[in-house]
Amino acid sequence: MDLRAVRGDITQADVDVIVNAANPGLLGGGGVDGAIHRAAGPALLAECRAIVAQLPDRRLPRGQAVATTGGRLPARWVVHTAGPIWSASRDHSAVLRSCYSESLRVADGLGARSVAFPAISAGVYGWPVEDAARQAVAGVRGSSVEHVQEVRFVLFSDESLAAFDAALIG
Ligand code: AR6
Repeated sequence: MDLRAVRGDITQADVDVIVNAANPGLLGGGGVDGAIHRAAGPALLAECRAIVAQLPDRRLPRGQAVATTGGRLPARWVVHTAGPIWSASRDHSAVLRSCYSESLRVADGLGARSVAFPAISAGVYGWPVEDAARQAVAGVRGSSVEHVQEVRFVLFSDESLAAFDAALIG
């Protein structure tokens, strides 16, 4: 797998799959989740509603992932995952790594060759971006895939890009 980090808006990424930093309710929100739903159009919310209706307790456990089509996005599919909320007293880093590995597993199952990730949990969920980047790279490198050839981290700020560049080197 070729891993790289770029600065940009993930809704514009020309890849097979973009990953959404969603929440367990799967019905949209702010941040990158809101941007993806706005750009994809109402079909995405309808698909998410149908998926969540089938899940136990109508929620997606944090660290797991599900797929919808991409609606009006350039990407063919969106894989939705719910990251952990940062806690200084409890280590949820395995859940954050799982967001990456489970999303890649789902994307690979769809036959995707290219996958774009945002910095999951590093916004509203408060995860310090340097560590979020380290967990992201570890989660991707710990995955074995059949079809995925390119993983692109699409970061919204220079600070996030620098953190992911450092994690890719380290
Ligand atoms: N493209 C790429 N990255 C983006 C974009 C974009 N268009 N927009 C924001 N980011 P966040 P979380 C960055 O808060 O921390 C939502 O309400 C952003 O700068 O979107 O996992 C959900 O519904 C940050 O670096 O996700 C959940 O309730 C990163 O994406 C909750 O927020 C993640 O920030 C999830 O929180």
